[in-house]
Amino acid sequence: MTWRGALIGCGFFARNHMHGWQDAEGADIVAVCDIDRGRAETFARDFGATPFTDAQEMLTAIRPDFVDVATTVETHRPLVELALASGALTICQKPFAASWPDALAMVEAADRAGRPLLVHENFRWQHAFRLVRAEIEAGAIGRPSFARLSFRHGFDVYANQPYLAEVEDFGLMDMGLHLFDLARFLMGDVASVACHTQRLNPRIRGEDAFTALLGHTDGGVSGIDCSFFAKTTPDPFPETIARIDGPEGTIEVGVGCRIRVHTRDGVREIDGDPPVPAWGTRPWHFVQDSVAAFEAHVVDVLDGRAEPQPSGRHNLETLAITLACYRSAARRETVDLAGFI
Ligand code: NAD
Ligand code: 89Y
Repeated sequence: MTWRGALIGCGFFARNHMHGWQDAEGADIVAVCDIDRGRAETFARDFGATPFTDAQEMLTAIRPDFVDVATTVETHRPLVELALASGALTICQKPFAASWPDALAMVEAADRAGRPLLVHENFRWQHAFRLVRAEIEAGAIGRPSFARLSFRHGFDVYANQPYLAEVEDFGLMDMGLHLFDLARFLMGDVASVACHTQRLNPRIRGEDAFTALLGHTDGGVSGIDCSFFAKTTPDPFPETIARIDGPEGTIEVGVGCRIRVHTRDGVREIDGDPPVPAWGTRPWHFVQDSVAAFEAHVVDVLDGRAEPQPSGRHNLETLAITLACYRSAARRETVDLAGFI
């Protein structure tokens, strides 16, 4: 069975989505839509699909099994609601929503439609972090008590994504939620948040650095730091450097996705760097690999073999952490997630 899909938003990152879908067995993107006709036609030509400039028109004409929303955040709610109302499994790019009411409305729309809603949250689908999670689940370091996730670079993200320089809520909304989802994947759910934000690059509008401390419900802690204005050579973008400590040992993820598992038996090295996809390019290759892995997972959900990971409902807590970070930074206080929303 091949599921028929439709993509909305033919921009910068959606090109990775389309290549990933071409690699996914059991899915075929048959239609693409962008309000910019030229972009829709270019994608249609490059990937062999029918172009549309109006999402509702496309959904009515095509009746897809699934819809992949790859636009920026301000259009997520109307497009996701439209897609769910058409009866399609729906995928929404991150950030899922800029506000709690919008996020909740999309989750409720999925409940009403009785269709799965996934958030395209690909950091938990990165090859290296799947391997780290497998080590944790196998008990290599015991139950983790501490994680450090660090995402610091000076790569010119504004060249590909100029809107990032214009938004008031930048660093936490663009990267924080990836890292918070990853912290939940490795360390479990979150009970409290403390955060400092910084605006370092005078040429952009929002915060471009933050340092957050997450208190997990089981007593573990995660320290998460991110900067878009940290200059080293070579630049590590878009790598996440990580360390996870447990009572029996430590797992490190270093530059080049090199994993080191320290236990009482010594140090084991694992290569966490996936091959560059035929359509991929460094330094994006392991992000591109994670897009393909996420999309293969969507096919598993469509086939009834897997539960959405992450679902819209699961992503509510990730958004709550992100919004709590803004409050914490503004008030210089620790925010309890219980009762925050
Ligand atoms: P973009 O601006 O390049 O592309 C968005 C496209 O959506 C544009 O072509 C625009 O015309 C189209 N669009 C807007 N409203 C529409 C509508 N109503 N109907 C149809 N098309 C519409 O943006 P981008 O850089 O590709 O980013 C898209 C999303 O992907 C963002 O939310 C961004 O945060 C996310 N992103 C995720 C990752 C990741 O690793 N997960 C990486 C980069 C970007
Ligand atoms: O938008 C961001 C993302 O999701 O991953 C990296 C990025 O492209 C720039 O910060």
